[in-house]
This record gives sequence, C-alpha cells and structure tokens, in this order.
Amino acid sequence: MEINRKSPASIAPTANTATSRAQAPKAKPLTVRDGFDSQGARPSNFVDRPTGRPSTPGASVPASAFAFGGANVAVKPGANKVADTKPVDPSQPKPKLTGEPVIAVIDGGVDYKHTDLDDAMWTNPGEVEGDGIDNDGNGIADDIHGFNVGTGKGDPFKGEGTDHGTHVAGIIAAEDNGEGNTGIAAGKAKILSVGGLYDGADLLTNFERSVDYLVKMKTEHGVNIRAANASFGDSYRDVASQKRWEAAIQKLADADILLLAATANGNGSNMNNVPDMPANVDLPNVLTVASMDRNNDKLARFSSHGDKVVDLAAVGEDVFSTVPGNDWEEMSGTSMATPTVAATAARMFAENPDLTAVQVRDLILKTVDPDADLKGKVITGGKLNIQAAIDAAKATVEPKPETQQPVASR
Ligand SMILES: [Ca+2]
Ligand SMILES: [Ca+2]
Ligand SMILES: [Ca+2]
Ligand SMILES: [Ca+2]
Repeated sequence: MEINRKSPASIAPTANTATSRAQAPKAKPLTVRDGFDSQGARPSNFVDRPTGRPSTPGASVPASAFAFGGANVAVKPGANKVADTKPVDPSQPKPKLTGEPVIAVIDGGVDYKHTDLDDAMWTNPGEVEGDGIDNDGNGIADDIHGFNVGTGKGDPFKGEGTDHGTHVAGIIAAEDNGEGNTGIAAGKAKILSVGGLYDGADLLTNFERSVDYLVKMKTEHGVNIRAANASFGDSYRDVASQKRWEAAIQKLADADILLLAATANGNGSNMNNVPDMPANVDLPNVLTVASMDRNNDKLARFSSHGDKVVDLAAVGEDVFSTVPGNDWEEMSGTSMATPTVAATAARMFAENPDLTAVQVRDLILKTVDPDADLKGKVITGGKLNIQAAIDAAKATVEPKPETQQPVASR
C-alpha cells in the first residue's frame, strides 16, 4: 500500500513551510551520542525525535495533580480501584472490549479540532465536556479526547510539540474525506491523544504518567486501547531510569497494549549498545522502527539502525500529514516511520479483535519484505509490508461454526 504523500512537484508551497519548521529552535542539537557527523543526510523537512525536558527535581506540575496512580505519583486513597476491589477470578473472561481499536499518541497534543482529524478522535463516553467536573471519576476533569501529562489537565492540545503529535496522528488516522491526507487506518481506528509529553516534568516521568492514564482507561473504564505510539526517546545511562522505563512498558504489556517506538535519527548510527529508551527496551510488546527513504528502497540516510534492537523499517521520509490549524505538511524522521507501523497494527486489530499485542507484533515481523539494504541492520532484515500484515491478521479469524448463533451484539 502506498503511503499517502504528495509528489514534491505538487506541494511546492507546503514544502517551503516545512523547511522553515525544520529550522525551528526546538530541533535537537547535534550530538556525538547520536552519531551525527554531517547535516547533509537530513532532508529539509527532517524532524528529530523529541527528547523532552531534562530530569529536574521540582517539576512545575505537582505529583498530586496525577491522581490516577503510578510509581512516582501521589495516589488518592481508594483511587487504585483495580487493586482495591475483590480479586479477579482468572477463570472468568474479561469483559470484551468493543468498538474500533484506539491508538494512543503519546506526544505533543493532537489538534483534535483539525477538520482531517476531528472525526478520527476517540471521545470519552463517560465525560461531559466543558463542565469542569470529572464525570467518569478517573481523576481528570474534562478529559474528552485524552489527557495532558504536562499540565495534569484534560485538554491534550496544549504545550510543546503539537505539530509533531498532530502529524503522527494524521499518519495513523487522518480521514478519508477528500482533503489533505488519508491515514493508513482511516475510519478503522480512533486516536487518543496523550499530550504535553514535553512539558512540566521530564520525558520519563511524563511517560510513566501517560502509561498510568492509558492502563487505567483500559482496565477500569473499558476503553479499547490496543497500541501506543512513541515517536520520541533519549539515552538513559543510569540503571534506575532504565528500570523505570521497563516497568512502565511492562504495565502496558500487562494491559495488552503494544508500544511502537522510534529508533534514533543518528545518520546511520548503530544503536545496539546504546541505552536508548523506550526503543531499546526488550519486552515482547515493543516494536522498534527505523525509517526507510521516500521510495521504500533503502534505509533513510538520517535513520539509525541496530540488528539487536531495531525490529524493522517503514517509510518515514517526506510523509505528508496533518499539522495544527487545518494544515498539512511533509515531515521526515523515524517519528514518521513509527506511526506507519502503529496504523498497520490498528488495521490488524480491526480485522481480528481477538489478537493480542504480542500476536500482532509477531505477525508484523513475520510479514516484512526482506530488503538487501536492511540485512544486518534490523532484526528482521526487512521493511513493513502493510497489506501482508493486514492479510495475515485476517487469516487468523476463525470461521464461526454453523451451529452457533452469531453473538447478538455483533
Ligand atoms: Ca473531519
Ligand atoms: Ca475524567
Ligand atoms: Ca466533565
Ligand atoms: Ca483527509
């Protein structure tokens, strides 16, 4: 399947805008760690993975703002309903999650009013908009389309990196409505925006808060969250931080949520022995993604790789998608490759809701197209094959026995 993007000739005015964005001051400075040795490998619309704020004590948002729990978060008495209620009988099947798969975009907030995204957003059915009240009792007032970990409030579309987060969301689910781009999972998935990732506290703390919100919404409020996109990352050399990243991702695993993680943009640097988080966390619910070039022909020159830590590659160069203010732009980076895989996973969950996160991950890895340029660079030696992955998910659907009546609710 073709990634939705316009040819360079047809988007001259947009390309100019993209150039100015690439020079925005928030672009990460070149560092030796990432192996940047020249800027020549970066296209003009390149955006690096955001790294968030440095870890500093006394972050501007008090932990008490995060009432839904977590390792470093103050917990209201009785807030942790899962732990407090009667033990779950393992023989009892969990209530079946219904509706379209929900994909969490953990990033700068998504412009949920964008005309190409407004109908693709998850909407919290238990929350009344704009009344300032936490109607569904999850600790956050007016969390209609997600949550803002930077402010601790319900509006995700505030703070740094909203262009990045909105672009990622559009790659996944921009509407098939005749304008702009069409997301790979258009009409098949909903976007839940966890915004504010680069505000308030450091990246790791904000990631933990994101995970706690998502796990709570899935396990206590029945939201059909299947995957989370992580187009961000940084190196964490201290073991304590590495363990915190692992613990947070294990919580996602326990809630059967797949994590799609972008590897670095290190101009061909090898990430095998770099403590790059969350991309290099070795858990079965993590898929780590490098970027192919615009023609899906070679590893993009800006992308890092690593045959022990990066699973596969997907197109992440010159990807045309939504940006805030009812606009669209091309951007390039592993940040754009990763939601391509997240969207494919969403399509697979839509085909067979019974698939687990680990099963979807395995099917994506089994159906890659081998590519000579990726041999020895990524674990599978291959690149995403969107259609083959969706077909593989379809093939797992068991035909209903003739004697059984269809379930009434389906
Ligand atoms: Ca719309
Ligand atoms: Ca709420
Ligand atoms: Ca409300
Ligand atoms: Ca569209």
